Amino acid sequence: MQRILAVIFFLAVFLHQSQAQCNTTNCVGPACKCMNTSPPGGLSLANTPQLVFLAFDGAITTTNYDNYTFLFNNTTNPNGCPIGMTFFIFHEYNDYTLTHSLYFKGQEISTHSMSHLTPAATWANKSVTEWTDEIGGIRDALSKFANIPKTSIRGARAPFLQSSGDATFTAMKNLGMFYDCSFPTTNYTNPPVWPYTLDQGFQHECAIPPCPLSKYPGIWTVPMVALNRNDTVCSMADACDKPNTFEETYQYLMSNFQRHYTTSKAPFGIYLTANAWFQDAQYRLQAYKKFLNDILVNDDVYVVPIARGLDWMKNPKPLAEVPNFFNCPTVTKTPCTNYTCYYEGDASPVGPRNMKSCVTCPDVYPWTGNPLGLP
Ligand SMILES: *[C@@H]1O[C@H](CO)[C@@H](O)[C@H](O)[C@H]1NC(C)=O
Ligand SMILES: *[C@@H]1O[C@H](CO)[C@@H](O)[C@H](O)[C@H]1NC(C)=O
Ligand SMILES: *[C@@H]1O[C@H](CO)[C@@H](O)[C@H](O)[C@H]1NC(C)=O
Ligand SMILES: *[C@@H]1O[C@H](CO)[C@@H](O)[C@H](O)[C@H]1NC(C)=O
Ligand SMILES: *[C@@H]1O[C@H](CO)[C@@H](O)[C@H](O)[C@H]1NC(C)=O
Ligand SMILES: *[C@@H]1O[C@H](CO)[C@@H](O)[C@H](O)[C@H]1NC(C)=O
Ligand SMILES: *[C@@H]1O[C@H](CO)[C@@H](O)[C@H](O)[C@H]1NC(C)=O
Ligand SMILES: CC(=O)N[C@H]1CO[C@H](CO)[C@@H](O)[C@@H]1O
Repeated sequence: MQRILAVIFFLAVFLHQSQAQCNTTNCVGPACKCMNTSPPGGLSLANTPQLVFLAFDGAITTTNYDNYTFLFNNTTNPNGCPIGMTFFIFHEYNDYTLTHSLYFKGQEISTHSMSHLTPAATWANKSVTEWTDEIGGIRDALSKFANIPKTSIRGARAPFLQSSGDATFTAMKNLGMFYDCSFPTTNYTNPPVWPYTLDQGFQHECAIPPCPLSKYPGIWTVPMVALNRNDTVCSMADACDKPNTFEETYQYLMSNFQRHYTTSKAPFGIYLTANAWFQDAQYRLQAYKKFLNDILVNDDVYVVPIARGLDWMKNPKPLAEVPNFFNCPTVTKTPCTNYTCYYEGDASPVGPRNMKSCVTCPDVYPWTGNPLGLP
């Protein structure tokens, strides 16, 4: 018992020290940022845009695609450009032709994993190689089969928000990933903390251990600032009690937004598994859209993909220059032919599967270790 207490004491001291290590002497902005409630670049709140990160997890399918496009269709930022959302995608059942179409509508394509297998706990103990195969694998598959630039895929979210700490971040570093968005915080929600770099290590509470202990200069983490819903809190918006009416949905999103907007202006994230929320109740979708239209009446509110928001944090332009900074994305369209690929059990490690691809069907069903489906 004493030994356990000693270990706990040591860990407490250690964690406390690793937090205290980050200050503006050893972490010079804007390339490096400590975890705090201050906007980057010393900007005043009045000169800071309120960024909003809308992210969705899982496969893009014909079921959720229309709901996603409904949310961003005809919804623009104050500078007249389309709003952008972020999609953390896993491979199984993902429609790569619809993924292509989201990308060319200005949305961000990010990685979740190749396999996304249960149980969640297995993701706590994977090696650097396994994480490289999962994150790098889905990035390769997305780039190839959705025919989008590999360099545009910059973010990662661990399956079930369960990382292996340093192994995950080492894989991200080796793969040149830009940011992670897997680590909840309930301690630092009022005022909410801003995203920060891991130059001086992981700094908020470790809600889902293990968390990284080493330093990863230049890699950002976007703390998943918990939402309040009545007396409960949740980092995935669908993990709190589901709102049961249009009005409750709207109030839930708006009251949490206001906590950010009226305090630190740290980016407001809504992290959602779309099917869990929208399929059984279209009023939630309608309320979400009304919420977006209402916040976008403010000329300092910008709904942007996470990677673009972090690009701004690295180059924090004052509000007057923000419309130009978040100018409309110009992307050179790549072709996408609509192929439907079929795999029998002997050509797929997970049983018979279909796959929609922009390019010629791979020989076997892509999977962890063979993300391009080579023979
Ligand atoms: C910042 O960190 C440096 C180096 O660890 C330390 O010497 C200094 O006292 C710290 N400054 C503050 C304000 O904490
Ligand atoms: C949302 O998705 C569901 C299921 O595909 C569909 O029935 C519904 O019409 C969609 N709603 C909108 C507004 O696109
Ligand atoms: C996009 O918006 C227009 C006009 O508001 C509407 O007519 C159209 O049906 C919308 N499309 C989708 C996919 O929601
Ligand atoms: C691909 O083809 C299917 C079946 O012909 C069609 O339902 C679907 O809308 C097409 N997808 C795209 C992105 O064109
Ligand atoms: C991870 O592996 C270690 C030993 O390799 C084991 O003691 C621990 O229980 C495992 N943790 C999980 C969550 O599987
Ligand atoms: C988070 O909050 C809990 C409960 O108040 C506290 O025990 C813990 O020390 C905090 N952790 C950090 C890293 O601030
Ligand atoms: C949450 O609060 C709203 C009003 O603030 C109330 O209408 C609703 O019944 C509450 N839900 C629960 C589960 O307590
Ligand atoms: C009123 C308006 O701006 N309508 C546009 C909505 O978006 C579609 C494309 O998704 C345009 O074709 C409409 O002109």
